[in-house]
Amino acid sequence: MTQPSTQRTLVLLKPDTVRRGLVGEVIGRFEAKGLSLVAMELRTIDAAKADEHYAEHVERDFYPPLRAFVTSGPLVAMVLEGDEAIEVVRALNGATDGRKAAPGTIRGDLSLSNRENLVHGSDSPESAEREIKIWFPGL
Ligand code: RTP
Ligand code: MG
Repeated sequence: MTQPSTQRTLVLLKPDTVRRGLVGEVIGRFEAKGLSLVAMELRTIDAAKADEHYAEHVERDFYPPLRAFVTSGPLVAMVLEGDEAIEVVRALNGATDGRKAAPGTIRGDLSLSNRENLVHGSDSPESAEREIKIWFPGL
């Protein structure tokens, strides 16, 4: 039976993960934790898609370079499922700034940047629902 705390979350392996050949390493960490893949696709997005995904950030100073980065090459979009998956993925990802993220986390072990920080994870159940609809409307 599916537990009431089972959640789905939208995860992106940003273009730096693909460029650096870390897709297997990062997916391996999610799988090793016990999260299940529900959907996954390699995709290159345009500016409109980036703006839709990052709607909360489009007016921020840091957004133009972020948009350039996330549209700069293929990324891997996926939906992961598991107990408390939203919070669990955020904990595995680590703090936004790879220079400050704790060792043991994906960003803490593998990123030295506040922008090119390898991964995205939905930050709440509302965000997860919105983002899964954007990336995988058929789910
Ligand atoms: P994400 O949404 O990608 O999971 O990351 P997050 O919640 O940890 O961070 P958020 O505040 O939502 O920021 C989204 C992404 O924007 C880039 N960023 N650049 N000051 C900056 O230059 C800056 N701040 C954030 C990062 O790629 C961050 O993941
Ligand atoms: Mg965020």
